[in-house]
Amino acid sequence: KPPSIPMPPALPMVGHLHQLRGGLVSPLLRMGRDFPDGIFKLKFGSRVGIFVTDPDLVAELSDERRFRKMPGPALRVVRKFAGDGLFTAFSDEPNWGKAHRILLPAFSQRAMRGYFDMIVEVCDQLVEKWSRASGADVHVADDMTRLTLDSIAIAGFGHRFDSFQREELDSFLTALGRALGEALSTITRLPIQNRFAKRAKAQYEADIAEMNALVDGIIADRRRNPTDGRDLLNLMLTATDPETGEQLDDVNIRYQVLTFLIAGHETTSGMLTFAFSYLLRNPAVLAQAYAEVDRVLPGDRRPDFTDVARLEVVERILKEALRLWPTAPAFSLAPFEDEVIGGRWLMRKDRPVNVFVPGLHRNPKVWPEPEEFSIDRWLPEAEAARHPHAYKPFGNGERACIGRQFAMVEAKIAMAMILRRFAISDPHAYRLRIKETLSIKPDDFFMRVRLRAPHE
Ligand code: MNH
Repeated sequence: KPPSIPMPPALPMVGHLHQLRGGLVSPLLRMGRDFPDGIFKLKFGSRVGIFVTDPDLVAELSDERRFRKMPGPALRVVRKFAGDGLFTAFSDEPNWGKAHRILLPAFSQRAMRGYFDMIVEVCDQLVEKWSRASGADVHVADDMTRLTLDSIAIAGFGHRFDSFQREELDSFLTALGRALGEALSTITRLPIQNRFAKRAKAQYEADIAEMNALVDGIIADRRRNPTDGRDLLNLMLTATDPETGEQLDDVNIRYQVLTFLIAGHETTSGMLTFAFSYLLRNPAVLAQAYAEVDRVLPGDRRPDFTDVARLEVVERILKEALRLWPTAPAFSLAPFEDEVIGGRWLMRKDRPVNVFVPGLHRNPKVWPEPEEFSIDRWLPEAEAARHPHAYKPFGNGERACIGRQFAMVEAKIAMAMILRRFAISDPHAYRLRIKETLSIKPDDFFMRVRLRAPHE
């Protein structure tokens, strides 16, 4: 008989919920340290969540003949507004395969080249805004959110948020932040508390309505003013699935547009924000980044797509930031049939188990000095020698992130364009605090930016 999965001491009724106030990631990191086997479980009231942080166990969960993505309780709440869109679909829902096949061409290398100038244009707007603010403190997460939201919207849908023209963040973001927060709260509240959270529920409905209104406007706009590029929206509206010969239906298109507006900006902005917070605490790395950026993008030369591949230090900075704080911190899988992993842990058919990515990314079995920010881990020799399942910031297999190249291209060029213009500093000695919605970001992080002098 397989042993039961270890668990920290729990209270009756609430289980571990009382330890999960204000977010899961920090408490899970802390509690996970007591379980050297790299697997533990927690009780969310009566519901049990299993978390895995051992790379050998993750290797087994990554075997797509035995396991596939299985949206857990939080994603099931998100399905209320993202439906069977790519991110929240169950793997056996026909719309997953259909949309995957139809939309994959929008993420080819060629497609990325096509988006590049639009991304640079948005980065220019950020640089301009910060130039006007030279010497002041900027709210990093908010401006990174403006940048990533504007670029996915313009590249994917031809929609202009023009976020840098406005003081306030778009109301779409307020609605989204609350809706994701509500999804997280639903799993960290007791069923009885959920039943009394009437006001939260009403707000949730209103937020979903607001997001849908924006999406419907974007779709109607394109239908009125057709374009001929092959961006995401045109593929959704016109392409047929090579396998079934079918198109996406209107309800699914709405889910996909919303999915891309969310998935396409939230995690990338978090990655950039974490990365800047680490640069400020690691002056030697910052100096390396300045040297690279000044070499690759001298003076005012307009970046072109081939520059992206040459930003090798910047890429390592982003990878290391995603190691310590993977901004999509968990994903879940379930076996097709009952399975035993690690020779002893029973995984039940169709029951989700979570890969807890921050725990995996700090597992001392594969990461020496796991808490240290070190971009040398990403030198080719070090990377080649590492356990193949020790790093999963973009998930796994066919359900892995479809937008990862988009994210990396955008983040690399944004960081490079910022560093070539600005000296950055941290007069308030920022201490990292995590803000969780379902993704994670540094909370309340301000950075001082000053235009660089000609030879600085
Ligand atoms: Mn993304 C899936 C992380 C940027 C669109 N993304 C995933 C998954 C992870 C992830 C992890 C798998 C989740 C799961 O197994 O449940 N994504 C990221 C991170 C970044 C990111 C850390 C940035 C950094 N993602 C982007 C961008 C886009 C995007 C940018 C769009 C342009 N991601 C998606 C979509 C999926 C996804 C769509 C769902 C893919 C599928 O299941 O078919």
